[in-house]
Amino acid sequence: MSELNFPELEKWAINLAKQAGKLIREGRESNLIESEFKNGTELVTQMDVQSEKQILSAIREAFPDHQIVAEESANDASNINFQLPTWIVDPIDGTVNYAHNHSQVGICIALAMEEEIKIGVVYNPFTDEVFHAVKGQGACLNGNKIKAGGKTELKRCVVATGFPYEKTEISQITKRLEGILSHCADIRRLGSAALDLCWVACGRMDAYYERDIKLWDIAAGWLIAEEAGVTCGHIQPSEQENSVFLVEDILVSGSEISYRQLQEILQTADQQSLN
Ligand code: LIP
Repeated sequence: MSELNFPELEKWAINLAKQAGKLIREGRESNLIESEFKNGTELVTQMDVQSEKQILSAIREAFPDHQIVAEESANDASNINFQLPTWIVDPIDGTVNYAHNHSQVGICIALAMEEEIKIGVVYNPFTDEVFHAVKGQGACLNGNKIKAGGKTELKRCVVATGFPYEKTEISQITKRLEGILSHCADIRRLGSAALDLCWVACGRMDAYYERDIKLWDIAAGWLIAEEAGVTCGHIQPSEQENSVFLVEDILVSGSEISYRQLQEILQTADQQSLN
């Protein structure tokens, strides 16, 4: 395998995300959004599918021997070897926002290799903001370095979260919210896990947790957050606590101190929801 030039690949991925951004922005301006529901609850539009087709076609042409994981057409990662170059794509993260004319939408392109994310790009075509990072080289917003806020006083922290399409665990969701609202300043529900991670990375938010997300929602944003100094992990400690590939119950925070405090609050809430 020829040596991959990650800074060059980051630029290439940014351009790819921006091309897909133009497609979905024009698609929405044409007022021709057609929606359907996967398994009856999860919204998908034809623009999700077209955006993914455009991105994956470019990846396959440029890197025919690379693996791909993508939300709409390549979402089974069970046979993927993440030691090898693997593109991880969410063509529209925040689909419900997209279909409701909201601005919080992210096109996510990540490259994984050697069991870690090497490149992460999250592009919001409605604010023309591209968050991007190369492993070990810091994180940027539109080319300018970003870093996490670092707040340690929970009562001053604004915490993002999200909710699953299937509302089967309402008790746990509400107990967690109760715990966060009892200790923190406020919560926000952006509707895009990728942007939640990027907003913690640039200090617009102080922490983010969510129970049910997918690898394509978070792969790019996770690297961007890590490279901006965000503590990235999970609500329940485990051997994989700091691995993006453990895609459940993620918790990230702009400071290690508040990360540990939030982890304790959420674990307590989980115990309470079982009682
Ligand atoms: C969305 C996530 C969000 C979650 C939503 C949905 P999608 O991804 O980014 O954090 O709360 O339920 O899963 O479906 O827009 O790609």
